[in-house]
Amino acid sequence: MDKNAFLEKVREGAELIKMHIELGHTIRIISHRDADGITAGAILAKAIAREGAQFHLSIVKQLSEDIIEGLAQERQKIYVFSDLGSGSINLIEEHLEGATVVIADHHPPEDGEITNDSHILINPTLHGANSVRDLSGSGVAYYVAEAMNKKNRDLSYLALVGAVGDMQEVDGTFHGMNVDIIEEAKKMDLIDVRKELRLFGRETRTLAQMLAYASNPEIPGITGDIRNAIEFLRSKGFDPDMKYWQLREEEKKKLHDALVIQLIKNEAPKEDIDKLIGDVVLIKLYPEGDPRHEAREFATLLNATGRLNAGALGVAICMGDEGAFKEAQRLVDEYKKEQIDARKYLIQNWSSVMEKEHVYVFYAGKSIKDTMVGIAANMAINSQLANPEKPVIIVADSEEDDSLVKASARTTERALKKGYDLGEALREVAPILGGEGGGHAIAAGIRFPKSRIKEFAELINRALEKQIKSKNEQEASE
Ligand SMILES: [Mn+2]
Repeated sequence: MDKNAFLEKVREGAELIKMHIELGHTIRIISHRDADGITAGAILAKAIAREGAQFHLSIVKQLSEDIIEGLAQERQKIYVFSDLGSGSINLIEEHLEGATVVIADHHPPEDGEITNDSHILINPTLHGANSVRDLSGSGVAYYVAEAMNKKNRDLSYLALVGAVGDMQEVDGTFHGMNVDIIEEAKKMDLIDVRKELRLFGRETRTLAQMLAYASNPEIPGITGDIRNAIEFLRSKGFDPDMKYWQLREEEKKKLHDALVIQLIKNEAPKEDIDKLIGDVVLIKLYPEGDPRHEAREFATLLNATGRLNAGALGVAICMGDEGAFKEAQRLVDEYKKEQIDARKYLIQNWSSVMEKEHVYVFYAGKSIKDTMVGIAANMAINSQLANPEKPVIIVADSEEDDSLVKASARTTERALKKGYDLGEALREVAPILGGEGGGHAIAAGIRFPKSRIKEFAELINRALEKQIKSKNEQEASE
């Protein structure tokens, strides 16, 4: 990639931001809600605060016309988009015409071109970089911050947390400008990069959990069964309750060898063996055993805050706020507990499900939170309570309005092949019940009056039946 051309754009963007800081303007930052976007937002916020300026930061799932219109109504002088924006250039050009706009992103631009002289797109893919491995959104934000002030080099470790969150080192090594950021962070003594086991849980999982829940790669014969994991570890002389970070260097080596042999014995693909051991980024600011000590665990915590609509908490964690870290851990634990409770409730009460020819409708009252109905529907399918060829709808009392219920419908690719479209079916029955519904073929939702659950079950069954019939008729006539 042409680094100089990219860094030239970076400098232009940094100058624009600094000019607005000098004019006393609030810098409006909008960033993506995953770990990469959260670290990107935190890097920019910190850089701006260090200049003594005001910032206003939002973490969003995606940019929509509604969001961009809302931003326009704020009438800010400058908007900075990070880890997003490249996919919404037309909307930004249309609605933020009168303001300065800096887009610092790494996704390949999708629609439209920048035509406004006071708008700038900083994007490494325009200079030959590969968006998924050479630089992340937080990396772009880092270069902007570094161009604003060299002292922001101490934020380089955050850019690496973002890069890991985006899985830029999915094959086991860092590439492109990520390597430059690693060199900088090492020079500042902020990080260590070690060749270690890349399975999740270095700091907080026991060795047994690390192997049993391994997903990238899976360990054949071990993953998915905690007893097998414990047995494997004991047979190799390891305490399954120890954590990876507690192992001595020679013990780590011994474990790596045992796992590689296990993969080879089970004829695992070469890519799996290659990515088992590789670059692991350790952040020296935090102690061993702290999820913030290892980049992947740090990124996973930030991702969780984003998914729980607490992205601002994630940003605060990146800015070093201990209280935010504790609060985020509490939220994640609570969420895990809610999931476990929902699963338990489903299994114990599944016998009361209304099973129709084309659908299961399960009413959980207040026992499953209305924010969990989608997850619960997937649980019913994945834990084999439901026949995977029949859609599942979980209904719970609305937390906002006691006279309403909220429901989520989920199904499988296999069921879709039969002709079901859940979004369309819910859209069709909602007005009959005086509710609102819609969504995708495989996942959809609806809200309607609590008094009409039985009627809903009949209506939705008929709507789904009609879909299958019309598909069969179509095929017969072809
Ligand atoms: Mn990203």
